[in-house]
Amino acid sequence: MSFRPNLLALLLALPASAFAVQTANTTLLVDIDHRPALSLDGDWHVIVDPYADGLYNFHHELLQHGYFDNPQQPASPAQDHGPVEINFSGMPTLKVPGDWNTQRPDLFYYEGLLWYQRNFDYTPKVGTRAFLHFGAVNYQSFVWVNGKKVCEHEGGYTPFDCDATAALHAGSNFVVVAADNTRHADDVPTLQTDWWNYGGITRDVSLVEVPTQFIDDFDLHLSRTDHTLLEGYVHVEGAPAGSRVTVSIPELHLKTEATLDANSRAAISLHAANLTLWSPQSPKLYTVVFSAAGGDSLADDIGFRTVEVRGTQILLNGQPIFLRGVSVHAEAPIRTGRAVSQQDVDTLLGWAQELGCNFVRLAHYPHDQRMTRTADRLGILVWSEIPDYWALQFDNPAVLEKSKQQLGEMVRRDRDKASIILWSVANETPNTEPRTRYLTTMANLARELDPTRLVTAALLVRTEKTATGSNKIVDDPLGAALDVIGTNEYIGWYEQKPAGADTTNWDIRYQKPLIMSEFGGDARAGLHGAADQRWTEEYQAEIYRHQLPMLNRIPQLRGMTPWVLMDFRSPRRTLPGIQDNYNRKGLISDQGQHKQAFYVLQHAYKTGTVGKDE
Ligand code: GCB
Repeated sequence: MSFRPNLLALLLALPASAFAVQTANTTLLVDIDHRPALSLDGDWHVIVDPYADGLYNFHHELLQHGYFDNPQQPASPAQDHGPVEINFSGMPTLKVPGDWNTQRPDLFYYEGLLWYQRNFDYTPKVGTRAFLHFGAVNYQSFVWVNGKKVCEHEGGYTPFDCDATAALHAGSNFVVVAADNTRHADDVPTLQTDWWNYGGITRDVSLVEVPTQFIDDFDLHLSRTDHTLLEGYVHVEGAPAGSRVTVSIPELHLKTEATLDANSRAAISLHAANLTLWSPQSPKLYTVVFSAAGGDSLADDIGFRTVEVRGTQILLNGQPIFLRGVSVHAEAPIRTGRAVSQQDVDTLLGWAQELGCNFVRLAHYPHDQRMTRTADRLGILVWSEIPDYWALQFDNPAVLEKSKQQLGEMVRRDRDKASIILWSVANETPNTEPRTRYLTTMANLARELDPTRLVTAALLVRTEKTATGSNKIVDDPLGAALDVIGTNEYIGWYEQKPAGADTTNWDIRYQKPLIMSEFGGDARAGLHGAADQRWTEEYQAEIYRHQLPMLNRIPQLRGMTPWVLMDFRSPRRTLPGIQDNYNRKGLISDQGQHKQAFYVLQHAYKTGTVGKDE
């Protein structure tokens, strides 16, 4: 069932008074995690609302008031406005950040509308603006402050900021969020995925105060052609042309000034002779301070490195590199659910390091910013992806706009992260003309938004039988639009036996670097048997034993991210006693048990028997 048309229709039908003077206003401030903020994480009151009742005022004053203007007062028949039967104060709470599915058994499969509410104290300051920051809300969200609508957002894995300045007042304030995780064919992702559609406010919420002229966007990166030159820009929202910005790196005693143009933007260039370049061996971060004449100042920790392609090689700081990786879902270890905390991130990336990785593929959507911040600190290279997954409506221009928006938000949030070297615009999409047009547009947009990184996608592979085995042919036309080709294959699981890899040849029709972005098979941790018995740890290990020599025979292989670091929830995986709603291709179980295949791959990574850095 789909609630969204209903919900949208209702929102559009609401009289202006319900939204007050404020119009929907969504923006995205970069580096917001370094700004002082009032955290709004914690317990929020919730109302589960499968019929979208909260958008009505029940049976009278239709559409004048709804749950969004309920200030958490006890209901009273004497009230002259607002719902009289429901108020948030008596409602149960859910933790924010967090998915609702794993917090309440009755919400495990819930897909629909759910209302969140909490109070907070605030004292507005003259000459400031206040933004409500959401790390992510899955999938659609509508936000009201003190009954005034401040913004709405679509897309379940990217951040947004609502300008709440005009809606806030001194003293007690309340915020209401309507979150709707109903799946739709014309969403990104679309109806079907192979992961759990965890709903709710899944990432941090905070209130951030900035001066009226504030730095909302910047970039500072190392020039590919001159490793002593830092280039970029600063944008100061609300600042007039001619006003000054300063960028400094105190540790290097470097400072430069620039002047904003008519678009409130200034180009930056800074000579830095003695830079220690960021790399997995030396993940050096510098504190960079950005200051604007209007009084705003913001610091960030930035690593400087280059990444580029030369022929079939990937060069990091000019040197060829092999990407010893693993794919990772944002699934919480041990406690299960959506990964939300630093502890979740530390466990997942700690396991990747234990495996011997210098690279992770963050599948299939942008992960929490803690993940990329931590990868920056640990020196783990990152492939970051938007949920252009499987069969999107590639002939629907409205869907393309959604993909573009999510790509833009991902790049804007994370362009300051040295760890990210690849933007992925898709995973396993059908080879059709509308698909190729759509994703070529996306690849070009990624390059336009960020010319400093490489663009990739995980492609499907074509198979031809030969007298002795099979040929895997990589000739998907989308490859023409990519810098690095990703390919997924499941020899030994969805096709053939593990030994099928021994007689498989690869025919890659692009002279570009190749990353084997998925391979693997399922095993239930603790289930043992013969190496030809599916679902056992032995069978999964056997897949890896045959895959690795095959991969070594692909001359242009520059990395791999087998599927997947840890078991993750998926409603498609229903075998009782084996899957129990989990995709079991993890090298580690959701409870942290390391399977045999983990050690097969670890040995190969640690001894350098797959992919040497050249
Ligand atoms: C794939 C998908 C991934 C799935 C995996 C599987 O090709 O990209 O999202 O989870 O296969 O286990 O089938």
